[in-house]
Order: sequence, then structure tokens, then C-alpha cells
Amino acid sequence: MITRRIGSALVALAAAVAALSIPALTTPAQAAVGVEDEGAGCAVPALPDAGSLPTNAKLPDPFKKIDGSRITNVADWTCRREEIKKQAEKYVYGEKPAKPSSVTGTVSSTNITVNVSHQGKSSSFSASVSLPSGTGPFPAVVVLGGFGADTNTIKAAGAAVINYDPYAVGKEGTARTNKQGAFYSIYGATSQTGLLMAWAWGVSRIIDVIEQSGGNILRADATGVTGCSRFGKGAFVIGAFDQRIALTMPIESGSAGAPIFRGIPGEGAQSLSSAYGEQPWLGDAFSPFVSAPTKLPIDTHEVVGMFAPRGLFIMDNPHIVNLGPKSASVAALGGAEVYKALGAGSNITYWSDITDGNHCANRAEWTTPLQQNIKKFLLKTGNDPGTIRISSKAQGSLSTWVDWTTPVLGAGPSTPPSTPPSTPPSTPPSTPPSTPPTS
Ligand code: MCU
Repeated sequence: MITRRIGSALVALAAAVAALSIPALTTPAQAAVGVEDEGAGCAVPALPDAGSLPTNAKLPDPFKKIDGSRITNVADWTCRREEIKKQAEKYVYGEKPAKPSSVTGTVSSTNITVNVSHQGKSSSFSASVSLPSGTGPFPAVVVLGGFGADTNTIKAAGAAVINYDPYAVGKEGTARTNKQGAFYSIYGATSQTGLLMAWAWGVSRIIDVIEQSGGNILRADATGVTGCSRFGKGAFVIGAFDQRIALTMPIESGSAGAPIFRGIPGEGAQSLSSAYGEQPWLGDAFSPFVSAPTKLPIDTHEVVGMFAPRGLFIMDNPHIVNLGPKSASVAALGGAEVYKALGAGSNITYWSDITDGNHCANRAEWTTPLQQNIKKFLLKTGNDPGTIRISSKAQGSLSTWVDWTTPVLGAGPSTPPSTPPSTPPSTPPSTPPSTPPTS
């Protein structure tokens, strides 16, 4: 009874807050275009230290909140997604700092420069630009490290190519205690954030500069990202952590990329200890999970879910077991359940049905879906449905990995508190609310 009264009082308080139009922290604005993290205002419960996490051999339920309840409405996804984001930062990739206090730079038809300063530290980097034929402003695909998707295919679809050198932002070949590059010049050589997230931060700063440029050469609302292999790992993390990125196309990303961490040891893919040790791609905080991925409260199917409903085209190679293609197909299938629950099942493509087994080869099979994805998500001139085409050589089975079902989410607002108000909602005032002064 007392709980009920407190519940009603809280509801009344929440209604009063809403009436004053003070934005409540747990219900951020809906899917605004041009926001790096639309769940930034969500209240996420404190996350336990790695040592006190329970074991879960199955893939965690993407729809289950940290408080144990399941989401019931599409609008609840914003804050559930934020929980996954925070878990991914804390246990897997390291923290992605918010936009620094100063980001400036230029966009020309051949180059983008980025200058960042924050708390007395500064750094810069640049990326070359190659425009397609025709008249701008153009959407653009950030291509990491210059290989993977054929840049002529991207340009022929009507998008510009931004050649991004991830190593300018986070170098490889350094000890975890001596990380280098534009990100670490700002956040310190001992930052626990791994290279993949540092690369993600760099692309977000490029998008900041495009936004500030006035948009007459490149469009800020139509950015894609792609890369192969280690740069496929990068593309996966870059796209997951910036909701301004409309289309992400990771290629043959392997361990520390799309494949579920839980599946990697069984499949014979590059081991987690090898991927964690080869380069500081993952955050330092991943260390305890190298030998115990079943302790992770998330897995990469939920990182795939972080993209929903945005465009995601995962390309994979079933001929190289070291890449963990079965584990990647399970991540895609698990994440596709989030897309389906949000009513966006046709926005994800996973494609490993290819003939040429060479790592990072240009593949005829991917030309059409690549161009269709660019047209659909960047140019907004197409609407071809995505497809899941898993090679029979590397077919993972989602059902063996999950103990949850996909909810039918309502279209309504966020889940209301469990105790409804005992009094009926008050009738609207007879006088219309005063209109704000026009200035
Ligand atoms: C598949 O990505 C990586 C792999 O994880 C590394 O072990 C290997 O050294 O390099 C691959 C790669 O980036 O190839 C271009």
C-alpha cells in the first residue's frame, strides 16, 4: 500500500516535471538525426566490476534491462541501447569521450583537416577526399586504411570517399601503457581506451568538422564507413558508437570485430588472447574476459543491435576459419532480432556467400549490395531490402546460443511505472496553454 502511494506520488511528480517541460533524464528525445549518442541523457545503473559478473554461456538478452525487466516499447530501446553502449565501453572497447571542447577544421574537395583541443591538450589529423562525378553536396564513405571495398564502386554509386588513416589517431605497435596518436595526445598514453574506439573518436571528429563546414561539399547527414580485416574491426566499432553514421560496412573483421566473443574459442578463429595481445585494439578492460568470455554481460550481437535501425552491411569470408565467420553469422542473426523488434528487419545485410577465399579481395558478389546500401542509406534514392546470405560453409545457429525470445514491441512511449496512478488523469484546462512569445 505504502509502495503504491509512493508510486502514485512519483507518477504525479513525473507528470509535474513533464508539465514544466523540463526534459526528464531517462526519456531523451526521439531519434534525432545528427546526434552522436541519442541516449546520452539516459540514467544507466552503476556497472559492476569485472570480478563480480555472473557466468552466462548463452548470448545475453538484448531486450533485458540491467534492472532485470524487459523493454516493451520501441521507445524504450534508446535507453536500453545506452546500457549496452556503457557496458561495451566498460568491459570491451574502453570509453569513448564525448565531443572535446574545441573541434575545428576545414573541408575541401580534396581534403579534410581536423584540429582538436581539450583541457589544455591539442592534436590534429587530416584525411584526403575523393569526390564522385556530378554536383554536390555528396554523401561520403569513410574508408579505413585504403583497402577492402573498391573505392570506384563507392564513387560510382554517387558517394565521395574519405581516406582515413586510423594510425594517425591510434598507432599500432605500441605497448598498452604507451599508446600513441591524435586520440592519445589528448587523453594520455596510458588511456585504457583501445585503438578501435580511438579510431571511432577520430571519425566522429571528422563528422563534427563536416557538420560545421556548412555542408556544400559533403553532407553531414549521410556518412558511411567501411574497412577490411583490422579496419573491419574498426568500421564495426566506429559505426556502432556514432549514430550520425547512416551506413556501416565492415568486411572480414575477425576476432575483436563482428564475431561473438563466446563463439570464437570453439570455432577455431583467432583466439581472444591473440587478438587482445596482437595490438591494443580492444580496451585494456577486456583482459579478464580473454579467458572467460562467458562472463561478459554483453556480446557482439548487441553491438550489432546498437546499429538498429541504421544501415549495416556485414561482409564476411567463410573460407578462412581464422576470421570466425560462423561466430560472425551468429552475431548478425542475434543483432537482426533487434532490427526486427524495431520494425527495421530489412536494414541489415550479412553476406558470406562468396567464392573467392582471398582475404580482403574485391568481390563481384558485393558490388550490387554495396551500391544498393549506399543508395538506400546515404543517397536515399533506393529502398532495396537487406538480406542474410550465409555461406553453408560457415553457418552459425542462433537457436543454440539464445535462451530468450524476441518481444513484440509496442509503438507507444517508454514503459510507464508499474503502478498506474489511482486517480484518472485530470481533464485538460479549459483555457489553451499560452503560446510562447515569438521573438
Ligand atoms: C582479421 O584481421 C587481422 C587479424 O586479426 C590479425 O591477426 C592479422 O595479423 O591481421 C588481420 C588483418 O588486419 O589483415 C589485413
